[in-house]
Amino acid sequence: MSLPQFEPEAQPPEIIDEGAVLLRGFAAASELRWIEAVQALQAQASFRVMQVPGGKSMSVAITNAGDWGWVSDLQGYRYSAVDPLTGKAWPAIPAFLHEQAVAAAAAAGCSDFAPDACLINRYQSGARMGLHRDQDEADFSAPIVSVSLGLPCTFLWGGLARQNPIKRFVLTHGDVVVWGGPSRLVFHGVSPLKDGLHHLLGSERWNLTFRMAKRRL
Ligand code: MD6
Ligand code: FE
Repeated sequence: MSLPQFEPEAQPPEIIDEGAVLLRGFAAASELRWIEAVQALQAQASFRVMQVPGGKSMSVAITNAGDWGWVSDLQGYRYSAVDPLTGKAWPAIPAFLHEQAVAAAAAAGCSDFAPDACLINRYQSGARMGLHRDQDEADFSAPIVSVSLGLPCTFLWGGLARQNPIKRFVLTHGDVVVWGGPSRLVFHGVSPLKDGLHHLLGSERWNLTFRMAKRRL
């Protein structure tokens, strides 16, 4: 008798909430292409820690690709066509990553996804993301496609009001979440990253979120 081949990539979609679909391991099959693409991007626009309007610094380091990059400073949050560190345009979203994000959206039922922004978050030990919702984009009818690489994290999933109860689930290397529809403005966050050693990313977690920042569905 021969055992079936182990296929970590092939898993059925899980429904997290109305409009939110978790594609476990969707990016795992091409993990090296994802990692190489992020490494090439951060050589053009480096990871940096941004300030938030209150004056504190984020614990996560970020960079961007695409026509628009999400930035934060004492003036607030917004999308910028240029990298404030260099005054140059952000690097383009690599074609393979763009295709994969569009394919993930399609697998979750959204056929017209055309991201013009990709925000990349880098977590090191203890870095976290406070409860927030993504509301700087022009068109909330477009979903966001989120790709997790490296160490696992505990993801916090709330409701449409900040005080709603919070569910927790673990996102691991290669997991992709597509969320839109009634979930598009759900409050969410990430618990402080626990120490660990990932075979490809060491002590880090990377998250890429593909958005339609200015473009509309
Ligand atoms: C993270 N993600 O996974 C943070 N926002 O590191 C987000 O804040 C996020 O995953 C909007 C849509 C999808 C996300
Ligand atoms: Fe978010």
